[in-house]
Amino acid sequence: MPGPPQHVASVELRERLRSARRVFVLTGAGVSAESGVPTFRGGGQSAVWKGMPFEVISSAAMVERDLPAVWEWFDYRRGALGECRPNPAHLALARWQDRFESLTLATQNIDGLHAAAGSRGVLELHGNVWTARCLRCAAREDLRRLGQRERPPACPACGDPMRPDVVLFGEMLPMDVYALAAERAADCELCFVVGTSALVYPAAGLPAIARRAGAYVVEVNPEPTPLSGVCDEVLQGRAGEVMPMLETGG
Ligand code: BV8
Repeated sequence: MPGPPQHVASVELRERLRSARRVFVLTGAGVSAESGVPTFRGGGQSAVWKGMPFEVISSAAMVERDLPAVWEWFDYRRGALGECRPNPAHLALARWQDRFESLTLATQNIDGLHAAAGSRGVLELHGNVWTARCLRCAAREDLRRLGQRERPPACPACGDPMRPDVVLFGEMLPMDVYALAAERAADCELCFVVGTSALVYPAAGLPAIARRAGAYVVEVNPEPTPLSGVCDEVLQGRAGEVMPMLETGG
């Protein structure tokens, strides 16, 4: 059981930060909150768009039912992201690539801010809002390069309609990406869970894989979550404050 939530890393965590070689980090919308990206469940309300809870508009069924509406929703999300920049949490995690022998960063976020901060090989468990994928031939295109305005955009390779390359509720995660994340979680010595409500599976199950493998699991979140009780340590605070503090030995 973790001690009382606190802001400052324990002596144990500071020691583990010094000695760890393989580190696994899972992030959620909270790591982008200080960049101005709205979270899904912050403040108790679930994001609602045009009267639909986001689990409905961001669902596999909607792609079948109303692809233009799904595009409108994700065009809106991309618009809201327009001015958002990586915050100190993203930047600290990017620096951790050179701090540990092996750092695996798996994110549930689709905003691309970890890569923008310099993180390489980010495991995007739920896809990326800046990419479109062809419904027929699965060709992927960066929407910032594609430039097409019509919705749905036509695939440059085969001409068929494209969809946002995002994993929606009821859809499988990219199995190669998830399998690698699960493998790294099972092999890490130190696991950080940063800014996630830990409600959406299978991503939310990754910290339990790390714990079962004997890793020391640390949660960084201003609020308690269903994971808090099974973490070794809870750092109750905002990612943009806590993550940089962990660089100077906590
Ligand atoms: C799957 C992309 C298997 C879209 C997302 C019925 C049918 C099918 C599946 C299910 C079903 N019922 C349940 C399921 C499983 C479902 C699921 O888990 N549902 C939950 C809601 C119960 N999962 C799925 O559907 C997954 N696929 O199971 O496939 C399958 C498939 C078919 C057939 C058989 C089996 C797919 C899940 C992926 C869905 N896509 N996103 C989009 O973005 O619109 S999920 C969405 O929620 C986000 O992407 C995010 O990844 C996820 C979790 O949210 P969080 O990131 O945690 O954000 P949240 O706002 O919730 O919390 C923010 C946290 O940050 C809070 O704790 C807050 O305190 C904290 N915070 C705030 N500020 C800060 C901070 N922390 C630090 N610093 C701060 N400053």
